[in-house]
Amino acid sequence: MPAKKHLLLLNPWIYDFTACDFWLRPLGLLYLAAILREYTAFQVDFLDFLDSTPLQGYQGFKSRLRPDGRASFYKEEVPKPEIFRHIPRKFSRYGWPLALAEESLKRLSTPEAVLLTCTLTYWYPGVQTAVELVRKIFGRVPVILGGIYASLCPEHAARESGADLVVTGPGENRLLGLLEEICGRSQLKPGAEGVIFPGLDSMLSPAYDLYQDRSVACLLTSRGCPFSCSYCASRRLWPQFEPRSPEKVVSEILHLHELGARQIAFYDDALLLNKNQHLEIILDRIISLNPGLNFHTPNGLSPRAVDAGLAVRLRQAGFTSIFLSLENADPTWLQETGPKVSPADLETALAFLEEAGYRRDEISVYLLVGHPAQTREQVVESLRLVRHLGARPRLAYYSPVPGTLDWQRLVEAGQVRADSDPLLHNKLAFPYFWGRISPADLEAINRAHRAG
Ligand code: B12
Ligand code: SF4
Repeated sequence: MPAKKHLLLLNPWIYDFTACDFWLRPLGLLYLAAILREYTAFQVDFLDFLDSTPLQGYQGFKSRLRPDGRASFYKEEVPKPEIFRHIPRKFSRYGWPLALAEESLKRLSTPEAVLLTCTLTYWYPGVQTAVELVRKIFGRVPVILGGIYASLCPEHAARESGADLVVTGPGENRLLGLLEEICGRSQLKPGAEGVIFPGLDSMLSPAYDLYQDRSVACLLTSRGCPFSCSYCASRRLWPQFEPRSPEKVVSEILHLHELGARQIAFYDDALLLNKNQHLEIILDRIISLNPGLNFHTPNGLSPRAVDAGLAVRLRQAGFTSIFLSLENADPTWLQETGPKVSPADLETALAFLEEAGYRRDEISVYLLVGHPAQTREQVVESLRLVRHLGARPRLAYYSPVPGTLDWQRLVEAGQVRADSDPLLHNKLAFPYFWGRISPADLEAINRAHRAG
């Protein structure tokens, strides 16, 4: 039998001022891996340079793994990009040391193509380094880049990433055709030609078995969001809201459990939308099956949708960390950016969650910091409100995202250029480039946060 041809799927490094493993998994790439294994004859090789498992003990590194599955990354300081030279913070590459990445690539057969993803636009230096390394080891293999950076900054990605091909939007219906073009038809299994995935439920479960340590996983019960908050790109990435069938979601959760998952993070944009026909059904099934899993909602939930019934179900189903999104306590700001919540909604949601058995200080509340229309006083006031309600404020720094209304406004105001380097989208760039919150304001905000 002829040797199998290989494809390499790669999740590159993060280059950033800060990063932590907040249940991060490259979900898009794992979906594509499952499709490739089912519909092609390729041997699928997978490397996640952010997976800390092979690093335990590496040069004394010990990931600080919390009981809930969150962890710290291995990091090495790297020179700060020129554009950030005046920012007094260190810049690092998070994930595998270069030497380990190189050794791991060398152990693989030369692939027919390399498929890369990149979640945040401003993490593109990780893609560039990965492409350089791939070229160094395998020569001129075709490199295909997809994911959120490719989708939101396609011109930049085509020009600067080093990839041969940049794919925008969902990859599931593009992938097999592309591989057919690059590698020929012979690698497609019978029936794979022209196959279309009309939605998430028509796809196979993400290929978590490619990980050695499967204790942490993430999933989607829906794609997209029908709202259009001025700072969010959800609509641009997924123009239609697409809920999955609750039964399929429950099957996926049980499958993840069988694979060894203990901590599961929901990646939905709008997890609580139509909750009576969706999440509550999923939760009721989980409660009756009682698999003993811990669930997490790192993508904040809308407090407005939390009522007594939902709060009890979340508790009984094993939602051990709850993140709610308030963003800002100022009613005018909320009105102008997206009418999805008010401080009164937060108060009510916290009361329901407390009644269901949560301690208030177990509930995290996201507050946005650095939005161009925000002031330091608003943030400090928001911190005060969340504390007054007994919950734990969690600062989420603002990243301006191309394709959003706020981005358009920043461009119109001359604060960014439409073709600015995506590094400027970094969530810690705002005090130095735009907005009403200065570096000194940010320090004061962080002090107020710590003091609480
Ligand atoms: C889940 C999520 C998170 C998770 C972690 C996700 C991760 N793995 O890193 C959490 C909650 C931790 C998180 C945190 C943050 N996030 Co976030 N997050 C998301 C969210 C909701 C979904 C991403 C996702 O996994 N989708 C599901 C998978 C299946 O989709 P996908 O990756 O796009 O893959 C598909 C296609 O892209 C394509 N594809 C993907 N890879 C490839 C490869 C190839 C070769 C091909 C052909 C195709 C392809 O096919 C896939 C299947 O269709 C997006 C919004 C959104 N709707 O996309 C925001 C989003 C990515 N986050 C965003 C932001 C701002 C943040 C934060 C900075 C917020 C903050 N201030 O703290 C932090 C930063 C995190 C950090 N570590 O520093 C922004 C991005 C901003 C930017 N400049 O890029 C987004 C777009 C939301 C927004 N504001 O508009 N986030
Ligand atoms: S911020 Fe949340 S509610 Fe607003 S559009 Fe994005 S996903 Fe939807």
